[in-house]
Amino acid sequence: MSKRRLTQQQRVRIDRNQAQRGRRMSTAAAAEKQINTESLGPQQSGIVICHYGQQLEIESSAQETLGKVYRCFQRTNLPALATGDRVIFQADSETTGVVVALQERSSLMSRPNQQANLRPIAANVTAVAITIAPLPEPFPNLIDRYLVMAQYLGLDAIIVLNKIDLLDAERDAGLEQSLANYSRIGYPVIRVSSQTGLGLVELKEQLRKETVVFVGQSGVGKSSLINSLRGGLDADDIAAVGGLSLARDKGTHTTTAARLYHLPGSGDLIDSPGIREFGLWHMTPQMVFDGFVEFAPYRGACRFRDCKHESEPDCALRQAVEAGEVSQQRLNSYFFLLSSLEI
Ligand SMILES: Nc1nc2c(ncn2[C@@H]2O[C@H](COP(=O)(O)OP(=O)(O)O)[C@@H](O)[C@H]2O)c(=O)[nH]1
Ligand SMILES: [Mg+2]
Ligand SMILES: [Zn+2]
Repeated sequence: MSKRRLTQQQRVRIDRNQAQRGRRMSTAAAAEKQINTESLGPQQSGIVICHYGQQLEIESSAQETLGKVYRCFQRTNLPALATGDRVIFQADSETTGVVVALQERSSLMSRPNQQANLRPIAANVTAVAITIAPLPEPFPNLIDRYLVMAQYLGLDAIIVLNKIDLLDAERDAGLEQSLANYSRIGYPVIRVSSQTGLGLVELKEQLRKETVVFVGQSGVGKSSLINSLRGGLDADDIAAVGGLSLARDKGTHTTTAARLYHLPGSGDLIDSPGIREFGLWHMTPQMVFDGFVEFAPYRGACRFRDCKHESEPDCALRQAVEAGEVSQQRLNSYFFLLSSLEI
């Protein structure tokens, strides 16, 4: 079975989102009133490239209007849409329209909003590029948190170390050691500098044919990397760097909404805002365990079936740490993520 199918949990979540939709109905209904139904054009396919407030930016994938962007509202019978969603829309002017249907998703990344409701942020993603840098210094456990999420959603994960022009052998020794461990357990680690261009060819090669979402702390250079990867761009078509708007969005939107960009001759890139509170909501301890891929050989191998891998005798996982097969740092991180579950 495809790893990328929606999991049971995601379906439950989607159902819940649809239930929540009812509460948003009144504002959405008001928005729908603005749609001029008489002037609607034919149905055409498109992709959500950005979603903010009640508005969506839909890029046409239809032959006649390929690449044209329409500002759209969505029909109230649709669930909340996310950047990357493939939709059917109808234009009602040269620049505006209405989304009338959502096509099936192969994956859905969500995160809680301020009210702790899950909001979809990126759909049909195939890979996560976990971006870190020597500065700002990586938050502890952040990489592992994203890796657990990627595993849970069935997505490829790569680790991108940006700003290698700022590496300092002494200060960053711990970082290097931890990256070596991620390589060892099978994750691609790509070292780049969006500033000098070092490593960009390798990164581009790694992302070929993927729809990749860049995640990571604010300031690590996600937007800069996306701009560098895409190369030679018009000033009105670049991702805002340093949280400052450069063009198209004139201010507020880019820092809060995920946006999709095409990489010529390759896949798509989604720039996401700094995702600080990327919680591992609703996950069971087993799901967290399964998110630590190198723990797999030790699953069920401890003396006690319900071993917590803390101080029980004959714990296979702790023996693996002692034997140097599993890193102590990852085991600590596993405990930390477990303790952060809302259960
Ligand atoms: N030295 C250096 N600075 C970088 C590099 N990439 C990005 N930056 C800077 O880091 C800051 C944050 O970049 P930005 O792309 O907005 O990060 P984001 O918040 O992850 O999207 C900006 O001031 C960039 O100029 C790099 O490779 N080297
Ligand atoms: Mg950014
Ligand atoms: Zn154990």
